[in-house]
Amino acid sequence: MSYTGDGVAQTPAVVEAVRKLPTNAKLDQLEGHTVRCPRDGDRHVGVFSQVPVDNLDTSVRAGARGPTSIDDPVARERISHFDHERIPERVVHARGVGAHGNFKLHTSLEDVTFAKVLTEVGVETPVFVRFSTVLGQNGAAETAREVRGFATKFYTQEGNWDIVGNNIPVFFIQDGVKFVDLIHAAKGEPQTNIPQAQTAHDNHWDFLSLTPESVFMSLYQLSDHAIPRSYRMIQGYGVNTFVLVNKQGTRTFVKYHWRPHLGAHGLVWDEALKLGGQDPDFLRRDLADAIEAGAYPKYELGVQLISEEQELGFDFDILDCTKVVPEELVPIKWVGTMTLNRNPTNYFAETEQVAFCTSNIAPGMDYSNDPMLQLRNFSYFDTQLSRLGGPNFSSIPINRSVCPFISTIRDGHSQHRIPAGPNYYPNRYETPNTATPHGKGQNYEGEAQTADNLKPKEGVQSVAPYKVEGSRGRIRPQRFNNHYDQAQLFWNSMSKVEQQHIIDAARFELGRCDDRDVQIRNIMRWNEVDHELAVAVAEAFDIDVPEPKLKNHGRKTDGMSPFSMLSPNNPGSATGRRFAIFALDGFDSLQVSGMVAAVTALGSIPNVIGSRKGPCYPRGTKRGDSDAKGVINSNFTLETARSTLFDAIFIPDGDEAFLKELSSGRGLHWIREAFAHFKTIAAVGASVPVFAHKALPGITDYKADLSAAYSEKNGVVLAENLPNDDASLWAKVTGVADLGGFGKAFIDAVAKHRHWDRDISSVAY
Ligand code: HDE
Repeated sequence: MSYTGDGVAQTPAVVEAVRKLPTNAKLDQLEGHTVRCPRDGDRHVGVFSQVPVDNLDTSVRAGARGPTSIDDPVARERISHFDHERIPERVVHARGVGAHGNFKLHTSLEDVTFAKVLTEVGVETPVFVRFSTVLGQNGAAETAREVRGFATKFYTQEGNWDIVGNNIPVFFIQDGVKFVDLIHAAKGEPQTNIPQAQTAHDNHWDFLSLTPESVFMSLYQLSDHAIPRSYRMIQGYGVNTFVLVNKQGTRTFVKYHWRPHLGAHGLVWDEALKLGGQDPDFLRRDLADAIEAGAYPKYELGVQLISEEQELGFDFDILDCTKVVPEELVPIKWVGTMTLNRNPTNYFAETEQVAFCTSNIAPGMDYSNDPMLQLRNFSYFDTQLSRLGGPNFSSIPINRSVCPFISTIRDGHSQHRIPAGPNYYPNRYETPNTATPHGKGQNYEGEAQTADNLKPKEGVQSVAPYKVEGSRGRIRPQRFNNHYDQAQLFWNSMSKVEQQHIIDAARFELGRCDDRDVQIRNIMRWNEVDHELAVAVAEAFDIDVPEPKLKNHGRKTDGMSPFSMLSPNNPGSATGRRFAIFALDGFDSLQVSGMVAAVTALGSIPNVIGSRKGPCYPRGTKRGDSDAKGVINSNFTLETARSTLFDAIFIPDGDEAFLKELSSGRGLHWIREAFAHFKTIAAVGASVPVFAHKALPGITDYKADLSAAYSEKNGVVLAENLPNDDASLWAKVTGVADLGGFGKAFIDAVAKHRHWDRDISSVAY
């Protein structure tokens, strides 16, 4: 028997299941607050008294057919609790998904900080991450064109540190005071609350066209970064400039970066639109499924460090969050790896109640004077007061730190702790001059701290003094004014295909605007980024574009194009991908079981698409035959899923029944759609002609080479003559390379993510 935090015994089976999950100091702490039902001896209780009741099905009535009695506390209190189940959703970033994990430092930053989380190499710090969309309300489709939140809470030995970032390194505005209007303009129209979770409407583009500093981010928003394939495949950025402080009190500016091990990848727009209806939970499902399957997402944490002497040495201001610090000027130093390895136990208690605050920093860290960050530092704890019902939100289990602390903060709504000891400081029980971990505002002898004698102290949050000067007023630095240089840098750094996606997205977004002025003003702004871009968008609106005032400088940078992440240093990976494996009745059993095993061995997720949900019968067997060999259970049918849910399709050989179902309208649509979304498709044996002649009749490029074991072109891998009865060939599954080169070609093609060289112009999908 084991005991939960509330002292109630759990069943051995539950304890055993939980024991097998990855854990860490934070998860152990949470376990103490977790009540896993049902437990031995559990009986259902009425609500507030917590006394067991005999019947939860029937309310108390005055006579079997008479009125319900108000003196039934069970019915009354259960309904009352239900009535109050909702809390206000986040005013932005309402739709999110969370995961637990660890951050392990591999490179110390002790030169620039004394924060233990960034100096103790090898130590694993528990983390909780929440990914989110910004505009959609809780329940909105996740594949909308949207910026993605990437917020990480590190439960360090010295208290909680939050990087509340996005997957785009810059922001729309330079000053937090404009945030209210930015969000009002982007969210639904005030009269109708339409549209939901998308920016393709007049108000959003009206605001941006009148806000020149937004031009760089507007291009990011139109790029593939805003329709990510997976939260496992997004970058993350702290966006604002922060500060690290070392033992000598030296301040160093820092920009935070997360880079996914799987590379950054997008959906194609048609896919994103369809997924919005087919699976509005596509991204959260993808993350939860991957973690469940053991395909743990990993991200590398990187820092760009800028000394105080370098601060003013750039032609932009590092306090301006509409700018990046190009990697060519300040290289990224990679310092640690984060692994997400456990799904939350309860969505509300963890993902909904987690409270990120940019003001949460560890000792050895500080804030910069970035005017966005300064107002964010106010906003986050302020919003939790209404969202989580009062000032005690930090004692909600998911928000508690894992380090010991004392505090004189007391009382207020929902105080979950029982604080004992003095509620004021200094006090006669703690001597300020001893080694208590408390900071000393004024030391015991009454000597005031000055800029000369104030030194930051390890282990406590203390301020490293720095000089501030200037006139007070609603003023901005001159150096905040160049909005176009970096927007050009971004545009120039995109590949041709990525540029086309931006043009297509701009046409879509402005095409959903009705106000001609809004279209013109945005196109004229993009004209100052790149004339060709503006002309290409304007064609869709019959708008003339004059020669721009600014000339494109032609420079490029690394790290902005999602495709550039698939460089020779990062050839991509098929790990963690979702494979659709066709097992319609009559399928070739060796091929299917071989591919399922190969995909599993790769750390990826096999999904069997069958003739029905449940058992599917291979070639040579009959439905219902209890002795049939090779029967496989499907996850989906051609009806309950679409190609959009998967990264790649494997179509084995099969008998007449198999080929008939594959050649049905729905089967052919699956193939055409995956082809038109540039995904990898492999077909074997008699399925090859169905692919080449029926699914893509006009396209002659993709025919199997009958003299070779297989052929590969633009991610289409065809093996018409591969021996399908060679058990040893198909059974060698741990190395897909063993499948006569065919399997390796298939997996390598999946690793490339998409095959943009395909001509899809004549494909109806
Ligand atoms: Fe936020 N933002 N924000 N934001 N933000 C919130 O805090 C706000 C900004 C970001 O998963 C809110 O707890 C203001 C930039 C993320 O729980 C709120 C300003 C960036 C999340 C808030 C900004 C972000 C939020 C809503 C301008 C990119 C989700 C609920 C000064 C780095 C965190 C909450 C989560 C959430 C305000 C600007 C990212 C209202 C006032 C820049 C990832 O406090």
